[in-house]
Amino acid sequence: MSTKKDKFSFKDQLYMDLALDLARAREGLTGTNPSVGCVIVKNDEIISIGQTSYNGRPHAELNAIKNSSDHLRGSTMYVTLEPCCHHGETPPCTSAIIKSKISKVIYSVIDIDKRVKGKTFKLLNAKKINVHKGLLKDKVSEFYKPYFLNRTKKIPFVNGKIAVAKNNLIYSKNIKKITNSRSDKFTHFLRYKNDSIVISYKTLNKDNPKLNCRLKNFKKFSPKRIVLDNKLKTNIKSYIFKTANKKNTIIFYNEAEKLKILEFKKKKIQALKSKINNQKKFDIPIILKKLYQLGCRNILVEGGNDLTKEFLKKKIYNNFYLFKSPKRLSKLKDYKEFNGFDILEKNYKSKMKIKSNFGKDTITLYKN
Ligand code: AOF
Ligand code: ZN
Repeated sequence: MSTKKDKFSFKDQLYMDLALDLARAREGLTGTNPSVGCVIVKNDEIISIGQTSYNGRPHAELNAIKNSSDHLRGSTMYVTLEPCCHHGETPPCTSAIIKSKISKVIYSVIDIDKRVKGKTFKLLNAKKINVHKGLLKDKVSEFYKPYFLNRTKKIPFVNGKIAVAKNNLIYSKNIKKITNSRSDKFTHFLRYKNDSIVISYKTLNKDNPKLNCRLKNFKKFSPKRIVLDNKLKTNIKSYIFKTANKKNTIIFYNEAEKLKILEFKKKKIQALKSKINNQKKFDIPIILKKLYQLGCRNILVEGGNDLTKEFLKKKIYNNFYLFKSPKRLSKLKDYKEFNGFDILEKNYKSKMKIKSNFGKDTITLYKN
């Protein structure tokens, strides 16, 4: 019996899988545009590949068309997302596809952008290009979950992380490290994959963190720093304040003296006034909407105990990474403990261990 899926061969699947790998590799680095992967095949040979450019433009298809080592007449394009057919900040990919004489286009999922949604299929068909959609749809849709959330809710996709010791401490005076260097690499990978990082002024003042990506040669992909600081108590001697400029730092506050606000503005930090609720806490959905308007699409929240619990309680995290070390930390001096395990287990039913070589540390991913 033939099924709808039969229209795709095993090789088709391999090519689309490769396109997805290309999209994954650029995830988090394409600004406000989704990361798309593209593979062009002719006579069973890959003649070109393309990815959405850093910061989003030019698009993957155009990059693949331009990169081709051969004429495109008679070739097949595999692309993870429905190619665009609108004039946005760049011309439509469909025009480049038509001009290139590509014979067949296979895309996986429909673009939910209203300017594109479903229109490309008809447009390319009318130009006698053989078009198919739906190849590896489930796998590719899973990959585009953050993009779909971005576009439907107009908020960033929210990743969270916390690192706890065996006795659940997240801070102990004079101890710099809880997790091992392999887990730390994963933290830096998360910083690389998210365009912004959120912390509270409390964590900032206690840890004086750098919040950058320290994977070799990847520092330039460090996330934008977002600080939640109700009364502008961020220490002006901190690393974040000292290295702030108008592009890399945003501080949300609610009430602060004019002079204090000026001090932040002088440094060109975007200091944005935002509402608080009757428990004197920021209204997080408002902050998320604002961050989306400012171009944030994937954020990593590296909260302390309070901020993390607040996000867990309201199920704001889409993904939450719990790092656990087998070390016990001392309670003899100043220390901080994480006590949000009950809310975590209650609100996040889906969890899995991330399998990698993290030594004796474990990392568990909780999904909403
Ligand atoms: C593609 N290939 O690689 C990406 C697409 O303003 P523009 O011209 O850059 O258009 C942005 C829209 O294009 C974006 O909202 C999304 O619908 C689509 N992204 N499309 O054909 C790509 N990144
Ligand atoms: Zn395009």
